[in-house]
Amino acid sequence: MDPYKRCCWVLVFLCFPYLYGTTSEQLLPSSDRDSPFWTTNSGAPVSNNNSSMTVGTRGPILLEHYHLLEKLANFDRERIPERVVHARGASAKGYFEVTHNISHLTFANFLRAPGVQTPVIVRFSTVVNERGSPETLRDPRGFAVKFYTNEGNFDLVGNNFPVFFIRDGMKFPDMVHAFKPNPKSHIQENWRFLDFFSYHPESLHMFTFLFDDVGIPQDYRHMEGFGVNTFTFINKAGKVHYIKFHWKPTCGVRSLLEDEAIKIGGSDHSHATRDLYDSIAAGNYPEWKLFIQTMNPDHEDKFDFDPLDATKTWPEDIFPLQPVGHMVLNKNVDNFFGENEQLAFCPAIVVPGIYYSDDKLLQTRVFSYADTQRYRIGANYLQLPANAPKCIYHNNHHDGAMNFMHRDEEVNYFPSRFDPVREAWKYPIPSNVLMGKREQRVIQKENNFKQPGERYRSWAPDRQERFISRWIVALSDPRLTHEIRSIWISYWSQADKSLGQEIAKRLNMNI
Ligand code: HEM
Ligand SMILES: *[C@@H]1O[C@H](CO)[C@@H](O)[C@H](O)[C@H]1NC(C)=O
Ligand SMILES: *[C@@H]1O[C@H](CO)[C@@H](O)[C@H](O)[C@H]1NC(C)=O
Ligand SMILES: CC(=O)N[C@H]1CO[C@H](CO)[C@@H](O)[C@@H]1O
Repeated sequence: MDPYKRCCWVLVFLCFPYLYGTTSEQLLPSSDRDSPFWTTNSGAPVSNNNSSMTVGTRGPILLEHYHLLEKLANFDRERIPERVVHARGASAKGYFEVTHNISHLTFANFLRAPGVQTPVIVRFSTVVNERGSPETLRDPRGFAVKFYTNEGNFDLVGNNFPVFFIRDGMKFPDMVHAFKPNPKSHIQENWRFLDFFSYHPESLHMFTFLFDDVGIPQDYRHMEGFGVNTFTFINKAGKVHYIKFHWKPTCGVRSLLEDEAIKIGGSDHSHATRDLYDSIAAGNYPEWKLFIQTMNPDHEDKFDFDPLDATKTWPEDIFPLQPVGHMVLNKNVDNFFGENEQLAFCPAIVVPGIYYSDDKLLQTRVFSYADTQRYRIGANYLQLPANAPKCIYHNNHHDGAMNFMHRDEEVNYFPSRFDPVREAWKYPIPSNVLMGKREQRVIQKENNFKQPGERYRSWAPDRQERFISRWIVALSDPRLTHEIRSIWISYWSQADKSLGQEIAKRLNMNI
């Protein structure tokens, strides 16, 4: 026997009790199941991991070399589809801690009292470009938090701006197509989204964020987060409040100007991922404070805007920010694929005490996310460790591809006289009466120009100047027509007369 073979046999004998000496009930958890030698995925030791099995020394390769086939087959499937939006992202873990008593607003258990901590995983992202794209581009940033509460997960899937481009999800696929590269050439071209949004003045408010300095955050630590959509809190007595969520970074908000972004992005496509990872590794844990704004739904008609319109903010002088808690990210991901690529958020995932509102954008999101996850990851995506609840759970929604839940009961239907009775846990949801004809309409109070105008006027002159020059660059795209430029000038004039005039002047347009 040659020394190599003898060595392998010794290894197999040494490890035999370790591998086969336990009964299946005593299988080790995966982290303790690591093996000192190479095996196939089915656990059989590999006697040579170095060379393909061939006929003679030179080949051809034998089809029976299972280890080789398995290795190649696994590699061939290493990628799952990237997210259709928000493909580029970085995640980290930590905890959320309540600091203020808001039990008069919600009976959500994880918000029950100051001091209560809940584990979280957060994924920050860019929106438009591909999984490997630079993190220095002008683009909104995603700010998605999964709270692993003891009453199920709560996904707060927000962005770094408080408003959105559109107010009806019917427009979302077209909007994304307009922002993505040209379908013919796969080149990023501004004229496409300027054309699309020339039909959608409700986007102006969002553009006062995207084309402002905050349009390129310095990194993921120095940016705010917003739930954007209006949610509902319900308290023990069934009383309902509309809610907006705000995250504020304790290290402040910082942005990159164009020349800084180009400098960083030219040599590093991952500066924001790196910044997050390195900060946490160095013990410099990023922290955000969570605030809410609350509105009594009885007052929803009292304002010149529709509070369920995702293109609007609620003025902070009328709806002050109320502190709730803080979030600390103190642990990096162990594995990017498992905790970022396979991490799946969905705004429909709420817990008792938190509910949706009739916000039309939120209503469409409630469908779209779980649907895309079933396609992108698979029917049982919620069983994956990063997505599974950390509390007990039970239902009969199982089987399908990759159901790896252990189940041994004989009754998988309901109701059954053989199944232990499981209590229905009754808790209030908003009980307002819903009534109306079938309609497909735009909301009544569009009020598209007031808030963008106010925001523009709140800036110092140099900030207004940078905003204007970004619009001049965008509107100078040679593919844009006179008509499209005129529409944009008209929109900005309606937001702020001097802004519209200035843009017109610099584009040599008469209005
Ligand atoms: C009707 C409007 C919208 C639709 C249909 C929609 C749809 C989607 C889809 C399909 C994804 C990919 C999810 C995945 O593959 O994991 C996604 C990701 C995301 N969306 Fe939206 N979206 C909408 C509006 C919004 C708004 C208003 C926000 C901000 C409040 C937002 C924030 C996010 C974030 C943060 C992610 C990335 C989640 C992650 O990190 O995995 N989306 N969206
Ligand atoms: C493994 O392969 C390399 C070349 O790829 C060779 O130099 C080496 O001798 C091989 N080792 C064994 C143990 O077969
Ligand atoms: C929180 O406030 C409620 C009244 O809104 C009060 O009943 C409760 O005791 C308070 N809880 C704590 C922990 O202070
Ligand atoms: C079990 C086994 O075959 N191990 C080998 C894997 O490859 C390395 C590098 O070629 C060898 O040193 C091991 O002996």
